[in-house]
Amino acid sequence: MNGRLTLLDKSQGGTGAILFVAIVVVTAAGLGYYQFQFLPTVIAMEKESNIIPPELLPQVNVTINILDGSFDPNQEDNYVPKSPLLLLGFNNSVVWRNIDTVAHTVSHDPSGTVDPKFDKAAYDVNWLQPEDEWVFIFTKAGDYPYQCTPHPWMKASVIVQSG
Ligand SMILES: [Cu+2]
Repeated sequence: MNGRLTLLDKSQGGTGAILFVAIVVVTAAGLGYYQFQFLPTVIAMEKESNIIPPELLPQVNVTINILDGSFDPNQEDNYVPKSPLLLLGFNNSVVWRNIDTVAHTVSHDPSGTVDPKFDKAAYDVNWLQPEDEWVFIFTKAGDYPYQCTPHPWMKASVIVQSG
């Protein structure tokens, strides 16, 4: 009976180790997929679609970091840069990166509707978990105010001008 229990324990330990390794491998594969496959594919799909005329295609990305501690109402720096200026056909692709330890959103402010495409994409469901990134390519000039749904003091905007 004892021998049998020991055997069982060993096999369970082995299963646990295999499971742990499997989780690590799957997680690493997932992150790699997101960074090297998913993001370039999304940008390629946007570019290939007829939605964006060639003259409006971005040449570079603007990165907006959601800083560590952004959930704190006393911290003024959350979306950084706060109001970047974008030129259509140059840097009209924005990557939001959540480098905070909690989830945030990039949700459009209904008072500042410019492009329904942005409103549809930047909605309450747009949850960015820690280390998540979200890309949007702007194709219409205007001011795009946005905010974080769970932390309404987090407000920022993107200003898009014709190139
Ligand atoms: Cu937030």
